[in-house]
Amino acid sequence: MITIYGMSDSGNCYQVKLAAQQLRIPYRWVEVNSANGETRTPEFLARNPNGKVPTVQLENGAFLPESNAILHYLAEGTPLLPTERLAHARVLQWMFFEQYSHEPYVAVARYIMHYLPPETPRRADLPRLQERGHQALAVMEQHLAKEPFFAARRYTIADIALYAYTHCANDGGFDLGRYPAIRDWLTRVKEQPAHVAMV
Ligand SMILES: N[C@@H](CCC(=O)N[C@@H](CS)C(=O)NCC(=O)O)C(=O)O
Repeated sequence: MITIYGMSDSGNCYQVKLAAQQLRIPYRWVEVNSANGETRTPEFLARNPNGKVPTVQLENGAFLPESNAILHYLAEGTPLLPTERLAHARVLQWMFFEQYSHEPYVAVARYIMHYLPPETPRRADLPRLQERGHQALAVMEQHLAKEPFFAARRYTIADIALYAYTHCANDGGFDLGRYPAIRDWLTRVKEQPAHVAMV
């Protein structure tokens, strides 16, 4: 059985939980609390020298960090990862978009607003994070106004990757009322078989 080292309220970790549930992959969940320094202990750094969750221990004992690499590994050979060359690349396109143009803004704004004390100086970053986050949401809205999902016109791991922090974007001060196509897509994702909520 695989072991997922994760934090229950992290969208990056939720992606892995959601994919494992929907692919019916049995797993053991080990809660790792970064606020207590648990991602920086020598023991954890031996699993992932980058000191971040999610990190998965596979059945052969190998450790695999990075949410999107884990999704790719788990979904290989399943309907959640198309094999047709361009469709496969489209899945990767949106997963790279999630990590570079979406998560650093939408997730970080949520972290500052939701987890840090109100007097944190990091609040000064919020206007820029929200501006860049809205740019990413606008790109998604434009795509979803024409397509039901991000790739291959069906539910794939690209949807799982983008759902994780989009569905809770309100926590970071993003009003999704401006994005009707995203809201419809969130509903479609939530209706997929074996869907589980974050926390
Ligand atoms: N690119 C990584 C990001 C992972 C990440 O930022 N994890 C955070 C929790 S959401 C973490 O472990 N932070 C603890 C730390 O940096 O010590 C992924 O997608 O897995």
